[in-house]
Amino acid sequence: MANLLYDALIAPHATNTAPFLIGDDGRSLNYADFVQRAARIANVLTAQGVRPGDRVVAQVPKVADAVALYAGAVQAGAVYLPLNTGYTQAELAYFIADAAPKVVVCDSRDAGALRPLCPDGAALLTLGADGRGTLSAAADAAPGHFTTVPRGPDDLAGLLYTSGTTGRSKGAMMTHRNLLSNAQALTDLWRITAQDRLIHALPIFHTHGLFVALNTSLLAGAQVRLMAGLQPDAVIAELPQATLMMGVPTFYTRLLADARLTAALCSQMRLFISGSAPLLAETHDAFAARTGHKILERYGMTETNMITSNPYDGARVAGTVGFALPGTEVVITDPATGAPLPQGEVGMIEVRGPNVFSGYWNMPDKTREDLRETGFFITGDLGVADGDGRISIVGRMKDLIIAGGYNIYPKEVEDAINAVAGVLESAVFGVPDADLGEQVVAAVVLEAGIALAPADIAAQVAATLARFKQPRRYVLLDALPRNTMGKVQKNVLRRDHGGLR
Ligand code: MLC
Ligand code: AMP
Repeated sequence: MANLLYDALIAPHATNTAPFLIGDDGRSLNYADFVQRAARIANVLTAQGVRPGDRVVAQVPKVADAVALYAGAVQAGAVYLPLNTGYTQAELAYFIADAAPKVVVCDSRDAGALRPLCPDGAALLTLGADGRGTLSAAADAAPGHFTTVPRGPDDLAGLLYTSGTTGRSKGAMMTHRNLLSNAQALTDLWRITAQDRLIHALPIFHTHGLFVALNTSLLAGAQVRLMAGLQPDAVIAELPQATLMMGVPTFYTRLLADARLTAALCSQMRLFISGSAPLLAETHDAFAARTGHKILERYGMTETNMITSNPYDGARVAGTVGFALPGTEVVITDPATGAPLPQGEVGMIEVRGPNVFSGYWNMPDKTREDLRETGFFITGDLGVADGDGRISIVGRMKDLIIAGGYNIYPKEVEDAINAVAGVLESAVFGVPDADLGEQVVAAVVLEAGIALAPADIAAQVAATLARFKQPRRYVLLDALPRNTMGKVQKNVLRRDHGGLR
């Protein structure tokens, strides 16, 4: 048996001497060397006891060996589990306990904090921002050939945690078929080829930067200019050589704020793609006016990979997310009954296809709730289709804030605030933000007779929640506004406390 993902994305490059990853220092790693690096890392993982189906956790800086670690894990038949580098000890403890990995790879400077979290028998390896660490050293010494572990379409290749409305994160199980089918659909649709050079400024611990950006590049043999993060100077310097860019809307608003962004600078560019959060029509229009490029907006989710995309050749309509990808079905249903709605009516977006995950890790009940027996996944997003099948997202059923493309579930933040001694209850909501799209605000009610300043609450919340989830503003109230059913009225909070200051 073959290894579906490895055979399609990595093996074909064994003798390809074209550049693959180009780092911030200008140094590049060619495809053939990358394939060999992945094999060395697969040998390291196997030597640490990794067997098919074992989880490999990576909380690592964005360096070439981090990408090779993903490829090596796939070649070794492991399940790759990337984690946000901003997570706190408390968050990491949950993910590691839930996933029970055989190997954990972390930044060299975090090793002391992570060691106590590793399960018995699991190995801890390191990889620093300078590309060095015990993983790299072991890979240097390991053989450059590895006999690929067979994996079929239904075997897991990735486990990606996504927060939920219950406040508990869920591991989305991604199979080889899920990842490969989506990479193929996107590469075709967006016409990605070996002539492309991608500006990669997204984190590589989420679907967007990891699967959408890297799997399509690997499939096509494209060059990837790997940037540690979104640094406008680096993007501006790279644009004249690049042909392709993928980003969240904040990337585009920040680039627009830079006077150096001009049509001439983008003359080699073929395609700008946006996703993970709504792209405002005004951003789309301003970008087109400045550069001559109409940003192509697409829509996706961790559990489903990409679902819809605006067309490459046809009209890229601002405020819409385009059409279902080939091989993927989208239906709009009545949120209460699940029955399909007539065209033109707003309802729940449901999706079915080879891109849809196989369920939540260790959570069969939650899987049954969100993934119907018919194969349709209930996204929690509200949308409407026009007569041609073009989808617009008009809202969300799920209580979710998206800031700079990161998802923040209010329930998780409320749980952290409510755990602070002296807090009676809280309600967390999103308010519009010009830079990040939305930002997090918390309304807090203290217990009678308690005097707590917002800074005291913030300091304690910082110990449990990653920075991007922490409220940017706290409002102390005597009571939360509730409707007659007793439900907190977040729309009232948003109306009364909508500003960040
Ligand atoms: C950073 N901070 C954030 C934040 N990013 N806070 C809220 N939301 C975010 N997204 C914090 C920092 O820790 C810092 O805290 C402060 O905000 C200011 O940071 P910054 O320097 O402005 O942030 P920066 O490092 O420039 O990052 C902003 C960003 C980044 C937009 C470039 O967040 C980013 O790359 N986002 C992409 C997320 C992504 O890949 N999403 C895809 C998910 S997959 P302090 O304490 O210093 O003030 C998915 C499916 C799909 O959704 O469809 O794709
Ligand atoms: P995540 O759970 O991090 O994978 O985020 C997925 C969610 O991001 C989706 O359910 C949508 O709510 C949102 N999303 C992704 N792409 C878009 C888009 N183009 N427009 C609006 N929302 C989007």
